[in-house]
Amino acid sequence: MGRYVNTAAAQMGPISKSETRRQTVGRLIEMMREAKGRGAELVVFPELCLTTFFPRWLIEDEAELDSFYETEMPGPETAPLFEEASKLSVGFYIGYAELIREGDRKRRFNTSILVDRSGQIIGKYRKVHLPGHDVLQPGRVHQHLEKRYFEPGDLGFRVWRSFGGVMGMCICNDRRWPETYRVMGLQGVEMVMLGYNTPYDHTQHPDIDSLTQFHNHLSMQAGAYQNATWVVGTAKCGIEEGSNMVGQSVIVAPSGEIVAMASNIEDEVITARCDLDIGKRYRETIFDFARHREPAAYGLIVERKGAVPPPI
Ligand code: CDV
Repeated sequence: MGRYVNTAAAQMGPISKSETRRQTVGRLIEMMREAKGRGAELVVFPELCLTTFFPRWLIEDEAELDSFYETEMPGPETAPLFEEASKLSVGFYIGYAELIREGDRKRRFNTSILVDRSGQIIGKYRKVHLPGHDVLQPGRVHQHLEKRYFEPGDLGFRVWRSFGGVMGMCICNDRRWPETYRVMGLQGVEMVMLGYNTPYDHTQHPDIDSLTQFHNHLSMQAGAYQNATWVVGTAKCGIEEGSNMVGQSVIVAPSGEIVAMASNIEDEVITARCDLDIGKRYRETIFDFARHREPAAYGLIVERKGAVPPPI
């Protein structure tokens, strides 16, 4: 008898700049219904999935920039998604641009939240690893200005006990970093949810960019296996405002195997019956961290403050 979480990744095709929140939320609701019809109790949506991926442009008009952010969640345009979740008894992860005001200061984060089956927000994460630049890169067809439009997340990599297990969140570029999974792995994470927007031309080095799909899956499969966790990675993909973005959303088992994968680059729901006990099996054997990890040997813990490792 396993501990099953019927999980869906709700991949999105392009969102044009002119698409309204109402239309986008309508697409999310449509996919949530489909996921529920296929038995899902948890749906993972992409990163920044309420608007087009605006960091591809230099936006100098502050009011225009602000229009891509949410100042409340749920707000009037996103409330129907929460209501539908509660009606269907389906939880969800969703990524969006968050704008908060502290006195006169505006703070901006690339954020995700975890919502339970009653439509209540139970967790929030703010993206730590921000790719790209903070100033215009001349000569690039598409900019990637996440460092301009967001602060690095200040909430750490936490986990939440919900959906019968230990749930974690990260966002897009975080999935490439071992630290992301390890910090959650050390807290016993059993499912990491993430959304991504990954253009094929990001590095501008054809040798690296031609491996975009491989690196997308490699990072999630390695993170899953090395930390004995499920990973659900959901893309926004297709050709969005001229930028070609990778799809191939996946649900990865703690074995590192892909158990479900999207086959289109448009709105598509994939599902899997995720047994959280599979991760437990790995954590009690090959990845029994308590028995087999050797932090002292990694130089992370030194007996005497300032001790220097002996020369090899
Ligand atoms: N949105 C992202 O974080 N995208 C990055 C790209 C720019 C490399 C990613 O890691 O997929």
